[in-house]
Amino acid sequence: MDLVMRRSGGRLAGPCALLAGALALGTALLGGPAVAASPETTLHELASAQGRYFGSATDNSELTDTAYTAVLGSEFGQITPGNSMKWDTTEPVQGQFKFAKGDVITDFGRQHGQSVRGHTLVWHSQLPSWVGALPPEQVEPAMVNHITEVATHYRGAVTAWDVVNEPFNEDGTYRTSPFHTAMGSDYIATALRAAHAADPEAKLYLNDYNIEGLGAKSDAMYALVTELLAEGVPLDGVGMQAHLAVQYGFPYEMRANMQRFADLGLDVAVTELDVRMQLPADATKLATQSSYYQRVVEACLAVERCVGVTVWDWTDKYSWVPSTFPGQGAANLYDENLLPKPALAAVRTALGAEDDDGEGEGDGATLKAQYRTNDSATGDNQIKPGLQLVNTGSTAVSLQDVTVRYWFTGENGASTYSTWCDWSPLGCSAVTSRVAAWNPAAAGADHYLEAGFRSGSLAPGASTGEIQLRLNKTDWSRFDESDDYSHSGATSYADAAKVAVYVGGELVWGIEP
Ligand code: 9MR
Repeated sequence: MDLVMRRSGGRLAGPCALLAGALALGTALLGGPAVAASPETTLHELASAQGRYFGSATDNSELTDTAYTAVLGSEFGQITPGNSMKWDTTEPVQGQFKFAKGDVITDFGRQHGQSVRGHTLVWHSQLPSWVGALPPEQVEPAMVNHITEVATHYRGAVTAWDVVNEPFNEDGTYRTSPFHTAMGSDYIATALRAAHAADPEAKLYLNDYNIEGLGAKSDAMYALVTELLAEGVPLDGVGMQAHLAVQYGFPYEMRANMQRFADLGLDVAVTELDVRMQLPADATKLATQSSYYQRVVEACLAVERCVGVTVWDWTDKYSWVPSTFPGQGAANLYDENLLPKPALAAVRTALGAEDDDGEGEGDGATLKAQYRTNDSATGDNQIKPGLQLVNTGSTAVSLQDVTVRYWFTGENGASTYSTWCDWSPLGCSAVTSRVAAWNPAAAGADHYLEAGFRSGSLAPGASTGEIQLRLNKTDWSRFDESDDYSHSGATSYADAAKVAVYVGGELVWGIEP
C-alpha cells in the first residue's frame, strides 16, 4: 500500500487505516488475520495482473514491528527470509537442525497468502565454521545431508530455492569455498540434484549479484547453466540479485541479458533488488534511484520468463546497506519512517498502475512535510507547530495548489479559533491558515490546522523553509497537546508522517488520523 492516499476528502480504509491504527495504538497485527484489500492496487496486485509476483525480503526481528508487518503482509505477494534459512541458522552444529526461525517466515507467508523463496542452501558466507573444518571427503556428504534435511523440512512451504548462492567471482572464475575446494565446480550439480530429490516440486535456482547485465560474471553463469542443462541437471531458473547503486550506473543491457537466460528455457527472477546511494540522499540521487527501480521492473516485464521481482526489504529502516557500506543507504522503496519514496511511484508506474482517482491532480507530486514543535509548553493556551515542505520530485510544484494539515484536539472551551503565521522565509503574506473540524473525530484529532499558499512555487529539491504557525481558541482556554495526533516533541525538523500534504485536495504525503 501507499501510505499516500490518492483520493481526496475520503478517510483511510483498509491497510492504510490498519497501519495508522497500528502506529497509534500498537495493535498487534503479527499472526492476525490477513490484511484487507488496499483501497489502492497493491504492488503485488499490479504485478499479478502482468503474470508476475512482487515480493520483499524480511527477517524475524522485523516481524515485531506492527507498522512494518501491516505493509509486508498486504503489499507483497512473496517473501524471502533475509537470514533465517541460511546454514548458520539451520545447522549451526553438524547434524543439529533448527527450523524455528525459518518456520516463522513460512507461517507469515501462509497467513498472508504469500509464496516463499527459500534462501539459501549452499553459500560460502554465513556458513558455520565446522563445515570449513571438515576433511575434504566429508564435505560432499555434509552438503547433501544439509540440503536434504532443509529442503525436506520446507517441502510445500517454499516454492523456489536459491540452491547455490554467489558461486562466482567478479571475473567469472569460481569463488573459493569449502564446497569448491572439496568438489570443484561439480558441487553445483550435486547440490541441485540433492535439492530436487528432497523437494521435486520446488523451482531450483542459482543466484548471484552483478549478473544482471551482460559481462564476464553473467557470461560465466550463462556458460555454467548451459552446461548443467545439457547434462540434464535439475535447474529451473537464475536469480539476479540486483543490488544496484546510483553511483555505479545501471547494468549493461539487462533486458537482453535476462532474455538470453530465458532463451535457454530457464526462468529468471530479480531476487534482491535495492538501489543504494552515498548519503545524504538528495533529489537527484532519488530520481536516479527511481529510474533504476523502474528500469529493472520494465526489464522483467519485457522478458516473458522473468517470473517476479523481490526487493531486499521494502524500507530503509531494515536495509542491510548502511552496516555493510558505511556512508551509503537510502536503498529501498520506503524511507526509515515507512513513508513512500519517489521510487515507489516509479515501480507502480512500471507495473502499469493508473491513477486511482482518475482526477490526475497531484500526479507525480512528491512533496514531504517536516515538522518541529515551536512550543515548549504542551499545556498552555496556544499550539505552535513549525512546518516546512520539501519537493523531493523532479518537477516544480505550484504552491497555490498545496495545503498542509496538522491535527490536534481542541479540549473544552470555545470551538472557534484564531490562527497566525508568525514567520516564514516565504513571507507570511503568502501563507494562509485556518482551523477546521475533523469529522468524525479520531484519537488525538477533532480539529486540524490547515496552511495554504497564495503564491509561489517550489523547485525540485527545494524546501519552503520554516513556516511558524500558531493557533489559539477565541476564549484563550488551554490545550493539552501531549496526546494530539500530529504533535511530537521534535525540536528540530524531521519528516512527519502525521502531518499531511495535499495537492489539489489529493493526499500526497502522510497518514490521516
Ligand atoms: O540481508 C542479509 C543481512 O541481514 C546479512 O547481514 C547479510 C550477511 O551476509 O546477508 C544479507 O543478505 C545477503 C543475501 O543473503 C545474499 N546476497 C547479498 C545480501 C546482502 O548482503
